[in-house]
Amino acid sequence: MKSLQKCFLQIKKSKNIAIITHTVPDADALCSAVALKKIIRQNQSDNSQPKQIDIFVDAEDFGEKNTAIVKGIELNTKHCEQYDLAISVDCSSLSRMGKYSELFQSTENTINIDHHVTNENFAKNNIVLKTSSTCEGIYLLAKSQNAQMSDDVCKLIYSGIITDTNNLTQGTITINTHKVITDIIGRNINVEILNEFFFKNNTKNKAFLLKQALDSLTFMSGDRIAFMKLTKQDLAECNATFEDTLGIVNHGIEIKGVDISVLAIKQEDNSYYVSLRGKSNFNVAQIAKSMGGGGHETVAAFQYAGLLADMKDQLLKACKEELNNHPVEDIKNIFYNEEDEDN
Ligand SMILES: [Mn+2]
Repeated sequence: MKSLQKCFLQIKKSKNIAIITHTVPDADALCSAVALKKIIRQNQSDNSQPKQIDIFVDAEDFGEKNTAIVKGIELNTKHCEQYDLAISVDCSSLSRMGKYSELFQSTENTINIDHHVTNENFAKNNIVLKTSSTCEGIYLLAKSQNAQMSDDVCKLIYSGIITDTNNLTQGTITINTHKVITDIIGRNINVEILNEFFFKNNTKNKAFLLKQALDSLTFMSGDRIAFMKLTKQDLAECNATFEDTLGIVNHGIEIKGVDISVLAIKQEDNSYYVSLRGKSNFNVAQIAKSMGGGGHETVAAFQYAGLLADMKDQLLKACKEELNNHPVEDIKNIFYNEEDEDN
């Protein structure tokens, strides 16, 4: 708690703040960066000089959804030579910030706000929370300080939560997650618009890309691992962007009997971006970590520079242990106990 108070104080007294999020940003990364900037701004006392708050994200191409999130927000412009404070959001390690890790490291005071179990506590002050998303964490932190949050901020928070949890179906969902959602819906914000924007708004290109991915679907380890891949040609043929690949890996985990779903996407530099999903109790974060990546228990990813076949071999070995730890279980009675049966 002491360190938390220190962080709030630091934010309060800093005149120049850099907020940095991760490369290949997702909605939670961008929403948490923008929400944090707005919360700090909205809670500055009237008589103090406005703070300079700049957001940095090592990315050039933004898809449609990400573009909407950062609309009207200036990105990647250094308005000061030296910042008083750098805050990373949604970054599990320094390297996740890409080229802006230097900016972070060269700032004297640093705060790391994140929710990845694999977080490396790389800042002076580390606030790593067991929340569904970084957005949920930021909301709870702000609430703990009785900070004001506009409806626009709440929309960003809500968006971070629903996208990081695949519409509340995966990840670290706690009673707090639902409390935050209840708070936000209670403010009369039309969340249906946000739900549709994120979940019923895929491009046609993405639908065709999904078709290609499903075409590549194979099964391994006694059908307990679903494996899909996308090549650079697939993306080019479908005129699809990286954003269009997000969520495709979920189709593998939706299959009965599949415990781990894998999607390998070949990048421009010929390395692979590999997304993992696990059924509950499968720690894919651990698997991703052993491959040089990280993430959450059931949602994780890593990058791999090398041949696909080699990556598959290594990954299979890493998965084997996790699969052996969890024997196949047949869940028969979810809704009733046989003993309680009342015919
Ligand atoms: Mn996140």
